[in-house]
Formats: sequence, C-alpha cells, structure tokens
Amino acid sequence: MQKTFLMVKPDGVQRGLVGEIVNRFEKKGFQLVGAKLMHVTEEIAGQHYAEHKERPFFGELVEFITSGPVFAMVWEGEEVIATARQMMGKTNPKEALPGTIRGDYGVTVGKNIIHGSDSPESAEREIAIFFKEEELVPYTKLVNEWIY
Ligand code: 3AN
Repeated sequence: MQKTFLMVKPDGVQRGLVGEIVNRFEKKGFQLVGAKLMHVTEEIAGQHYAEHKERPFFGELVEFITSGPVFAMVWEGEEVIATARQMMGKTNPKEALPGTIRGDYGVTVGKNIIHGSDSPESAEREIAIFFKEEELVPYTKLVNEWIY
C-alpha cells in the first residue's frame, strides 16, 4: 500500500479549505494516517523545496510556505500518490480542470492551495521531513475490503 505526503498550504488554511480537502480524500477511499497543523520553518522549507533551489521563484516559495500555518498530512491507499495528484489538478490553476482542488479553488500558480508528492521517492523523502515515525498512526480500516 502506498503512502503520500499532502499539505494544505498557507492560502488553503487561511481560506478555510482544510475540511473540504480532507473530505475529498476521505470520501475517495484513502486513509488518513498522520496529520498536524504546523508552521514550516525556513530550514524545513529549504529541505522540502531543495529541488527548486536554482529556480527564480525559490525565494518566493520559501517566503510563502513559511508565511502561516500549513496542514501536513500522510495518506495511505492503493496508487494514492498518482491519484492524489489527479485530484489536486495541474500546478497552474489556470490549467487545472474543474472538479480538481486547484481547478475549483485556485487562481495563481504561486498560491495553489495544496502540495502533493509526485513520486514514491519524494513521498518517502517528504514524509520523513515532516513526520516522526511515531506521529504516523497505522490502523486497520475495516471498510477497505469494499474499496481495494
Ligand atoms: P507541484 O506542486 O504541482 O508538484 P512543482 O513541483 O513544479 O509543482 O512546483 C512546486 C511549487 O512551486 C508549486 N506548488 C508552485 O506553488 C510553485 N511554482 C511552480 N511554478 C511556479 C512559478 N512559475 N512561479 C511561482 N511559483 C511557482
């Protein structure tokens, strides 16, 4: 079973979209195994966005993600990494289809509401940046036999 790291960014928290976003992944059939409201420090932001260090908008990215609380989550399920990316929609909300999170609620590419890991490698890396092992809560969800 795959795990992915999803994060409601400061704009999503400020706009009151945490519940709506959790609701979508729960209803889809994925399982929440870790979650916390937190401030992202400059150090965590630097680790999280390490692959974007050379991009012109790196400073903006760090400034934004550290600007207010985020809601960090770990979700589990079959093919959850790619499926969550589909449910988020394209990076640029202008191209994200209606029905996706960014398509329904986002306007600009900088403030695009949600982050989600894009591969098994980044999921593992990002989960380890944001969560300690003991903060993840594995449990048996009986309804899963109707989903998978
Ligand atoms: P995604 O979040 O869909 O994986 P990436 O990895 O290409 O997208 O970009 C990481 C983050 O950088 C995005 N979530 C977005 O907020 C921001 N970003 C991407 N392109 C730009 C841009 N041209 N200007 C400002 N911010 C950007």
